[in-house]
Amino acid sequence: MDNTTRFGVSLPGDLLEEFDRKIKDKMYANRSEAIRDLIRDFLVREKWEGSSHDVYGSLTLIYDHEIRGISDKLTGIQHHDHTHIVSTMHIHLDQQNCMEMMAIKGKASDVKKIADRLISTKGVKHGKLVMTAL
Ligand code: NI
Repeated sequence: MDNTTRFGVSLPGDLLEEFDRKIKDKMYANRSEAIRDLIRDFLVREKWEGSSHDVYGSLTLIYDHEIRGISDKLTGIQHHDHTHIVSTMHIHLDQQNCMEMMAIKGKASDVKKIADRLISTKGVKHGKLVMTAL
């Protein structure tokens, strides 16, 4: 990096200690590397929030397929929003649990809305949306 700028940051000691512990867990080589990632993540988020450009989301859902009607309900939502759902991968985790991973494309507000609808479906145990923009 030829245009690197160094800057100092003042932080309470305990906050820095916790940060150092966390970035060690996440296997960052150093603080600079971790802070660069945090800044990029912040800027990407700022960019897509309120943007009219397309963003890309990956949504992971965990659910119990033995709950009556849940598979149909989740498939129904995906068909309803088929213009935004790029791809879906289904993994049978064990006798009971399924994982579904979806690639969603569209305006940030639309991607969020679709993800919220899927995550809030009764029987979904866990759901997480990660959004990114080019
Ligand atoms: Ni399954």
